[in-house]
Amino acid sequence: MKLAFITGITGQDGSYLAELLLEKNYKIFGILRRTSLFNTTRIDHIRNKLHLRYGDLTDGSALSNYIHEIINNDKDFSVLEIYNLAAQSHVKISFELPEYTNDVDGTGTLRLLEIIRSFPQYIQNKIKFYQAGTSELYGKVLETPQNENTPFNPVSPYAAAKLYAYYITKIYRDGYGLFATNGILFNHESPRRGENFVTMKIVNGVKDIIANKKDYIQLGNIDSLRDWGHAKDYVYGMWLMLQQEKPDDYVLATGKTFSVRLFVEKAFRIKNINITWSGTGINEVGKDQNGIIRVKINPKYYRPCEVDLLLGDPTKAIKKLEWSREFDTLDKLISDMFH
Ligand code: NAP
Ligand code: G4F
Repeated sequence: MKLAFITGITGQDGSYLAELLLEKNYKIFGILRRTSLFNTTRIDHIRNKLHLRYGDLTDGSALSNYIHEIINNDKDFSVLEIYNLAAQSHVKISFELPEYTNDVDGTGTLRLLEIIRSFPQYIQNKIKFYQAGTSELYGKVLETPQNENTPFNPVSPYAAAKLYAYYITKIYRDGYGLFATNGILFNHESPRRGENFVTMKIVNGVKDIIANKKDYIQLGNIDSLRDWGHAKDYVYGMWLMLQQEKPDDYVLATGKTFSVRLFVEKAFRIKNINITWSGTGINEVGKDQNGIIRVKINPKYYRPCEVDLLLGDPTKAIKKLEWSREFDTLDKLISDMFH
């Protein structure tokens, strides 16, 4: 029996990964964060096929008890794949919650690695660990495009916490021989993307404007450049990383980069609205073909430090993992996000 334990199963990636692993007949375990309203909308359609219980990356003993129980109840399992996807994943919010972000995204990873290390060698040999690393590690980039050998230069509490998680994963791989892999994933989106990430905010904004629920969208820096792919393709890449004989680190990216501004134009164009820009800085606006303002700049969405450009080089993943993408253009991604 193949087992999988997914932290962050209620998130964008966790929900797609759970679907993929169900197709592959894994028995899937996951943790739910206690929230005052239910947070399972992304997995409600498959919930009866999953084994879920409350857990939190800040609570090491609860995680430990759960993972020990999983292994004790299925002693003849062939492999346990642990996907650590849980995180306070919003870069701007990490400036407001730096300690919490560090506890969850950084120390949370260490907690899981220590739990794996607590098992006897013959059990450790059957455990594979995936750490959700990020292109934010490159920060103010030191070379372009970015690949597995590009130096990191993080510029947010989120990226600093993920930097710790990246290195502690590598250290436990090199030092203790754990099968521990870092995915360094560039931005990936989908119809399940959280509402306060820029792509979903734009798509929802366009929908609301069409429905006459609002007049315009307010954004921060529209000149930053991102390498955007589709989450479905990226969770497939995560799974491939854990099917290798040896653990390693891999970049998943599209190899193309576009500005937030272009994303705005494309999202409106799908609904036959042509945006033209006028003004500069915080006075810049985007108007539709009737001269009505549809986009405004609000400095409240600026970050203390901005990552201006991300452009990934996924050559290693394509060659070694034979990773390929179904959503191979930005237009396909945006149109899927409207569904
Ligand atoms: P997401 O939609 O924000 O999902 C994050 C998940 O983590 C949710 O299930 C969330 O639970 C859970 N979580 C948050 N705090 C937790 C805690 N203290 N304990 C346990 N669970 C907690 O993120 P995503 O886009 O799926 O990304 C998945 C992972 O990949 C994250 O680690 C992210 O940092 C990383 N990553 C994402 C991208 C990207 O572009 N999407 C790129 C590179 C790396 P709730 O549902 O209760 O909030
Ligand atoms: O959509 P974003 O918030 O994503 P960001 O910061 O690139 O982070 C995402 O991708 C990372 C991988 O590179 C992940 F690790 C991370 O977990 C997350 O999934 O912002 C994208 C860009 C930024 O430059 C931001 O300044 O859009 C700009 N932006 C402009 N206006 C905005 C807004 N971002 C948000 N969230 N909201 C705005 O109104």
